[in-house]
Formats: sequence, structure tokens, C-alpha cells
Amino acid sequence: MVARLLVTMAALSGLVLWGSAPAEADTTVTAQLEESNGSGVTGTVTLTATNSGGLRVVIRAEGHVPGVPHAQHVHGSTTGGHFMCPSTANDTDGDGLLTNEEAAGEYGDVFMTLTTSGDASAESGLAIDRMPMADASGRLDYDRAFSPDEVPDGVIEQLAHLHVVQHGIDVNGNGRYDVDGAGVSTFAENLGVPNVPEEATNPASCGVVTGASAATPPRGGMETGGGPARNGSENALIGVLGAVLLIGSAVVLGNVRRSRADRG
Ligand SMILES: [Cu+2]
Repeated sequence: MVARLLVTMAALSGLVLWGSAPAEADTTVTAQLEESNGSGVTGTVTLTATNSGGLRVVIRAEGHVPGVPHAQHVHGSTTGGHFMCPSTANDTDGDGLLTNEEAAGEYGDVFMTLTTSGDASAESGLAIDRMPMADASGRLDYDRAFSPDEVPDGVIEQLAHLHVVQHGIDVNGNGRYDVDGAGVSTFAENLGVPNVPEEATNPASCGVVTGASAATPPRGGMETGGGPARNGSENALIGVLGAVLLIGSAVVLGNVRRSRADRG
């Protein structure tokens, strides 16, 4: 009885939040953002998959480099079973900094780009002009409801197995991304775009969708099919998206210096 009442209340609150959303309950999972690269960033992420196939992403973070945009993505493992954020153990070259390449082994490929407007696919990778800006105190608040057609394939299916990653650190503490801090991003350089500061591409925070929340059956609504439903073609697609992201990222980051050298 109480349970039914709660479900009803959840459904009603969903209606209030979403207006025309169907009456069935949404699925909500959360992740705690923890610092990467000693950034000091902390925060929370709430991912709500609507019954209609949309996704609302709310991020409340603090400790970011103030006044600069921070690229942020939903990452996930396409191979399964390794759901962790990177640690110093991933600093394979031992230089004290986790690059995007080093960290990606933990947080996986990009499923979705958490832009402030427009396209949210991996192609928008580091569309830095559509990334959220940290305010003067380093707070970064983000809240966007993506319609079903804006949510890339695989995100909803993988909801319980995702990472949210924010990028952008300030190694030399001068308040901006520059090559004096950590040199040039080899991540971008390897894609043919020179002189992108590594500070801009290194991870600043990472959060894993927590098992406890994810393991709980969706409140009300959706059937239990929350498990990963991967197949070869999906994995291939994700791989392609990842590759597109890398190229897109480099190009857009190069936007700081718009060099567009190589479109691969
Ligand atoms: Cu990312």
C-alpha cells in the first residue's frame, strides 16, 4: 500500500517535472564526482532516463578552474566489468598527471557529450563553446533535459554502467589553459592538431554510476531489462563514435587556435 502510494507520488512528481511525460515512472541513477589530477573537484550527478527515452542530466560540481569551460561527457565501458574511475595507478608514464589517453582505459569510450545546447553526440566531443563554464568560484552547475532523439544509442541501455567525466585542469595555477602548465596535449597532437594545452584535455573529475542505485530496479515503470544488451554492431558503432569524438575534440580544442589541420 505504502509502496503503491510512493510509486504514484513518483509518477505524479514526474508529471510535474516533465509536463507531457508519460505517467510511468522514470529511472534515476546517481554518481559522485571525485577529483582527478588533484583538481579538488567534487560533485554529484543525477541521470534520469524518462520513460519516453529522454535523459535529464543534472550536475552540481565545485572546485573547478574558475571562469573557463569544462568539457564533459558520459563515458562507458564497452567491454563491461571494469567500472572504476582512473587513479594514479593509471599514470603509466609516471609524470604525475593523468592524460585523457591514460584515463580512458578506466572510464571508457564516450557515449554522449554533455553540451549546454545543440548536438550531444560524441561528435561534439570537446565543442568547447557549448560546454558549461565554471563560475568565478569554480562552481559548475548543469541541468539539461535531452529529448529522445538527442540521446545517442546505447546511453539508456548502459545507464547502470556509466561514468561522467569532466575535463580541464590548471596545473600551473594561472587561471587558464596554457601549454606552460602541462605541455601540449598528445591526445590532440596525435590527431594532427598541435599546440592544444594538455590542461584542457586532462580529466578533472570522474563519477561512476553507483552499483547500489543502479542495481535497484527502476522505481515503478520500466521492465527489468536494465542489463547491458550489447552486440557486435553496437560495439563497433561505439568504437566509431569514440574515434569521431577524438577527432572532433581535437578540432574544437584547436579552435582555441583554429588550426583544423587534419580531419582524418
Ligand atoms: Cu570525457
